[in-house]
Amino acid sequence: MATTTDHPPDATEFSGIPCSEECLLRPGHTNCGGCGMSVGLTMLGRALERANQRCTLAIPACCGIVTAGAYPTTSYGVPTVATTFAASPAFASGIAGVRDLNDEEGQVICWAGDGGTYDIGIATLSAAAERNEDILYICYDNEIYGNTGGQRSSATPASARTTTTPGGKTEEKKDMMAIMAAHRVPYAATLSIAHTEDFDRKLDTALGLHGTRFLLLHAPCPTGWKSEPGESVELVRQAVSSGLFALYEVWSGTEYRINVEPRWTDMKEYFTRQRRFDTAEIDLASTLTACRARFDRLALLAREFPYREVKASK
Ligand SMILES: Cc1ncc(C[n+]2csc(CCOP(=O)(O)OP(=O)(O)O)c2C)c(N)n1
Ligand code: SF4
Ligand SMILES: [Mg+2]
Repeated sequence: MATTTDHPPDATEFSGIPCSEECLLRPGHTNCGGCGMSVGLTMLGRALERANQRCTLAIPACCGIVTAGAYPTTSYGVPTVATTFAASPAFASGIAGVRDLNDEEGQVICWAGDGGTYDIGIATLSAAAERNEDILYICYDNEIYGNTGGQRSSATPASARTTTTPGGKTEEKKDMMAIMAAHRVPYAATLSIAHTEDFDRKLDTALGLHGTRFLLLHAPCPTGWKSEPGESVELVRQAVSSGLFALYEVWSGTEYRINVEPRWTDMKEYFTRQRRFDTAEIDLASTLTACRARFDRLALLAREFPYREVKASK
C-alpha cells in the first residue's frame, strides 16, 4: 500500500511501516501549536539519543496516540504500541518482560495523559509500580481529557471550567506524586518545559536507573486551557514561579530534593491568561495559602530526608 509519509532518506522499515530511527517524534504530526506534550516528546527523543538507548513506547488512548497519525503512516520513529486506556503499564510490563527474556536492551516507556494516569490507568500503574517493573512511565499532565473534547480529570485544578464542570471544578487536583512516592518507586520527579536543563537532567537520571521510574510533566494544552499557543512556555514558567507547580524529585519514596524555589510571583496572570478560569471566581489568597502549605511540607521533607545517593545505575 502506498504511503504518504515524507520520511527522511535514511528511513528504515519497521513491520512494513516507514520509520526513521533518527528521532522519536518526527515532523508532520498533527498536534496543536503550543502543545506541551509535543515539546516533551521531542525532549525525550533527545535524551534517548544522549543515552544512546532505543525505546518502545506504550501509549494508551490520549492525544499522544493520535500523534502517531493514521495507519500506515506514523509520526513516531520508534516501535509504538497503542494500548487500551486503562492498561499501558500492564502492556509495558509485558514488553519489558519479553525484552529481558530475550536478553535485549532498550527502554520501555509509557507515555500517558493525566486521564490515563490519575484516573483510569491508576490500577495498572499501581500494580506495575508495586512490582517495580523496569519501565519508565511519563505522564504528560494537561489537566484535562483533551483528546475527547475537554472533560475534567482528577488532575484538573480547582476552579477550571471543563465540559463536565462548566461552573468550575470544585475538587482540588489529586497529588499523583505523593501516590507514586508511597509506592517507593526508585525515582519520581516533576518536569516543566520552562526549565529545560532541569528537565534534561531528570530524563538522564531516569534513563540511568532500573525499576519503575515516574515522571510528571506539566504540559500546557492551548486547546483545553483556552490559552495562546505562543504563551505555553511562559504559562508553565509562571506556574513554577508562583508556587502552583513544584519542581522536585523523590528517590525510593524516602529522599526528597526541591529543584526550584518558588518566587511566589503573583499567580493572577497565570489564571487570567487561560480562559478556562473565571478569575473573578478564584480566591487568590486561599489558593496561595494552599500552595505555600504544600510547598512547606515538601521543603520539610527535603530538609529532613534529603537525597543522598544514586541507588542503582546501569
Ligand atoms: C475505557 C475507555 N473509556 C473512554 C475512552 C475515551 N477516551 C479516549 S482518550 C480519552 C481522554 C484521555 O485523556 P488523557 O489521558 O488526559 O489524555 P489527553 O487526551 O489529555 O491527551 C478518553 C476519555 C476510551 N478510549 N476507553
Ligand atoms: S489537545 Fe492539548 S494535549 Fe492534545 S494535541 Fe492539542 S494541545 Fe496537545
Ligand atoms: Mg489529559
